[in-house]
Amino acid sequence: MITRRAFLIRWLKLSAVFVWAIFRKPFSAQADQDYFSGTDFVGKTRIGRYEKFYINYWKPMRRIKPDRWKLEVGGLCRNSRTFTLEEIRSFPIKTRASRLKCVECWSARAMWQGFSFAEIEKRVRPLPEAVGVVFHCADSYKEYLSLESLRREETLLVYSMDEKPLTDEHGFPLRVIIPFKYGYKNPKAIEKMEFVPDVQPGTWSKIGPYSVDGTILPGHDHPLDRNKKAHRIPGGEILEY
Ligand SMILES: Nc1nc2c(c(=O)[nH]1)N[C@H]1C(S)=C(S)[C@@H](COP(=O)(O)O)O[C@H]1N2
Ligand SMILES: [Mo]
Repeated sequence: MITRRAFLIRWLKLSAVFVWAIFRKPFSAQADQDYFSGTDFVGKTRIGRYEKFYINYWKPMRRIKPDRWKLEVGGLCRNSRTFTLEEIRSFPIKTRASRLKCVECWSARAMWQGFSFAEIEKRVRPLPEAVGVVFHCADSYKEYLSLESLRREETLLVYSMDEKPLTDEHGFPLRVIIPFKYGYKNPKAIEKMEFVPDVQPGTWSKIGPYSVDGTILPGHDHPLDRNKKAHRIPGGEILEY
């Protein structure tokens, strides 16, 4: 015969399972693969292994084939030319750890490796009229950076992240890391650099209410590698954590 005590325990166990079933995450949020994995495309994702470093692409983009890619450099310079992946990898290597801060609250830190803008400048020799560079990306994203901001030592042209080649998601084969500006000023999947005579608004500052300059303002940050706990930030590059 079932005792009153045993019945109560059984009932408690059943209710616990019931409560768990209601409050666990739905299947979609549990998925550990993003929509684009295994496809010929990359796009915005925040799930699975990208939980700790979100992926932003303003629209889905076909993955870049390494053997087809060349960096085109032109506009206001004396020697317009192209560079292969092999050539840019042979430039003197610069390594720097820095935090990428998206204007939409989150941030994440990584070790970046690449080269400085000076390597490009000395090979193409910009004309005196040039004040900045427009980066044209494979997803037709465009972003402008001034020569002054590109020449800062914190700024790198990057082909490797955390000691591995950049993934398609993080901007293979080449991206800018400029840690004192918001993420949207860090163009990924670069195909072309164009020296230009005036400041130009980039894709993101046209879409949203964001400044053309994109320097990080004092405010709050929710770092993904620190459980999204709110941190105060003083503006400029985040050096505190
Ligand atoms: N080509 C390209 N680069 C881009 C973007 C984009 O949509 N397309 N988004 C920017 C934004 S808003 C951010 S926050 C960072 C995010 O970099 P991640 O995807 O490596 O985290 O990429 C920047 N570079
Ligand atoms: Mo962003």
